Amino acid sequence: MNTAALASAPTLEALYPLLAERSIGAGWNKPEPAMWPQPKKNFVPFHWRYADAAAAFESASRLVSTEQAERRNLILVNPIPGNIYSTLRTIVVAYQTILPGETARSHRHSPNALRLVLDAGGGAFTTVNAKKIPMTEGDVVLTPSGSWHGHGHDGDRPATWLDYLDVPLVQLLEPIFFDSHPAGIEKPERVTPESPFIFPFAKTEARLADAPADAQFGRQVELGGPALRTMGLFMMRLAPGAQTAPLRTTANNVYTVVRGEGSTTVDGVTFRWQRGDVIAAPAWRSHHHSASKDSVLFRVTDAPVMSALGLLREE
Ligand code: GTQ
Ligand code: FE2
Repeated sequence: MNTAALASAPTLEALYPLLAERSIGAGWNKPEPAMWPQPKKNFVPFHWRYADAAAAFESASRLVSTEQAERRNLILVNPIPGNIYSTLRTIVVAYQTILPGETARSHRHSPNALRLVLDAGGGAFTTVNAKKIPMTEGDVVLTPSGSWHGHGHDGDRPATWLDYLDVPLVQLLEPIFFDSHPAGIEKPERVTPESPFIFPFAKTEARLADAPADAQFGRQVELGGPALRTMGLFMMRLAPGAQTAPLRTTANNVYTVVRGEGSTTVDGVTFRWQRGDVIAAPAWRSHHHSASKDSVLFRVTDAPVMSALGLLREE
């Protein structure tokens, strides 16, 4: 294209359209600033109730099978304009239910995933890389990037858990890969109640009982170190009447109520929670928790990502 006109623009107003034709922007005339003093409030604090998900699953279990839907899941979509999927910038959370006798086909994907079991009367399992892992309440099960996984249920009442995935982060970075298992459902080679991919709740509880009380987090233990490259997992135990110190961090945090009752205040908004509820605390929103009963909160955080990139700031 002719550069003479570009070189001889009589005014800035004449220069801008010539630049725009070439997909160049004048850095001193940006439509919006590229930086700001501190993180924007893009995602909002929000509270999802297990009671709503459980009721919706009564319909969904009637209306959709795992044959039709590879996963019968309900996605916790942060209610901000334009968002159709993410719970927070880097993390998506979903409730999932499977009925006795059902199977959810095996697949693998580049995003990391983990589950926290909410209700399982025995018999529910996940198969990870051909190892059958039983799922019981409070257990956390990992399916790291690239591992084959599918779910099944040999018990007699519906099983429900929460899924946490780093899909929004991997979408942002681009390297999404997904494969369906050639066999449809991966055949388990053996049952593995003990595996680096499972954190049984009984073990977590024993560790919590021994953990020192801390003003910031109550009694807190980490599952893994970190459990996944992109997501850190913590269990926090709050005594009745306990209140944690406010936390403001560049990391995104999602809290799930494993047990108890209480409230979480995120950037001035207070949510009263019960077992199975999920609270989203977006980056740089100060938040703290209060327990009215003996409570356990599960914290999923993208702090390992921030830390790896030198972007973690906490106060
Ligand atoms: O169970 O494999 O909620 O791949 C979203 C994507 C669950 C799963 C979700 C998934 C899964
Ligand atoms: Fe998956």
